[in-house]
Amino acid sequence: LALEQHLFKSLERNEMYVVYQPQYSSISKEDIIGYEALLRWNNDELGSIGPDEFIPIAEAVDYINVLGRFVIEESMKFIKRRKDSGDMISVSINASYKELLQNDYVSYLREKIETYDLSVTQVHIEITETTISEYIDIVREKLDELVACGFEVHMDDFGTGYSSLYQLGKMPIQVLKIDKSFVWAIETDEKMEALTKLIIDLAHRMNMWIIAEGVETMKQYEMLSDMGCDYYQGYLLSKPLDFSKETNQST
Ligand code: G
Ligand code: G
Ligand code: NA
Repeated sequence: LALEQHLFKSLERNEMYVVYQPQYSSISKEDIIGYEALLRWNNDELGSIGPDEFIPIAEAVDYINVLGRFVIEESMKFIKRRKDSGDMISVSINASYKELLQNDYVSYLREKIETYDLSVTQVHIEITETTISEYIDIVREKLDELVACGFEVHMDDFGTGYSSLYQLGKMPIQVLKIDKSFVWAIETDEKMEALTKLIIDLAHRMNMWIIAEGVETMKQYEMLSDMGCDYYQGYLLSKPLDFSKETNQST
């Protein structure tokens, strides 16, 4: 079978699940400020396949909306379980541009929030820079709609896509996520260190918060902290966690 044939059957076969990577305000790990929902696929024949591989295929074969809605539903169930045990958490959900372009994307989110009795502030929508550049006008409209409803919008992979600073200035974004490639370079590359500092300052000047992604070493953490970074996500603090397993195993 071709990969997409397996993909079409993945949900009914219970091969898809969602893991959650915590985001922290400091290395002390006292405060988890949120989680990023990350989709995982484990197929009997093909083994485990990463989202970098299957998301672009799902987009190409128009299956991304089905997968996206699965992630939304799972994430909301997760938030609801936590809420019921007295823990108010927020989760950021990755949205592909094809999902955003759906007419009922925002109303679907709102409906699910009502179903699970959550607050809009507990759900953040994460988009990538690539999404923005290709479909700028319609994407901006959708993001305006999301923000007007009270959702927080995060921009992923900042600094690696093709969008311009002009576009960034026009987008209703509350959080910038600095891409891993910057974080991994700051220890050894002075130019990258300078760029990272500039991005952090830029975000703050624009009233946005910064999340550094892919933080793997103490040195990276300390350098980012000295630069004024707000939040951290990465293996140094925690891998994505599978909460369906009792032990919260890393994945
Ligand atoms: O979890 P991992 O590092 O393998 O994710 C790789 C990429 O896949 C990341 O860019 C991540 O944003 C993306 N991704 C993970 N889960 C989802 C999802 O549910 N929807 C979309 N659109 N992208 C996702
Ligand atoms: O593309 P996106 O920004 O959504 O990236 C999230 C992906 O990065 C997830 O697949 C997650 O598993 C992965 N990831 C998160 N933290 C780290 C890290 O510290 N190191 C590496 N190599 N990958 C990470
Ligand atoms: Na992401």
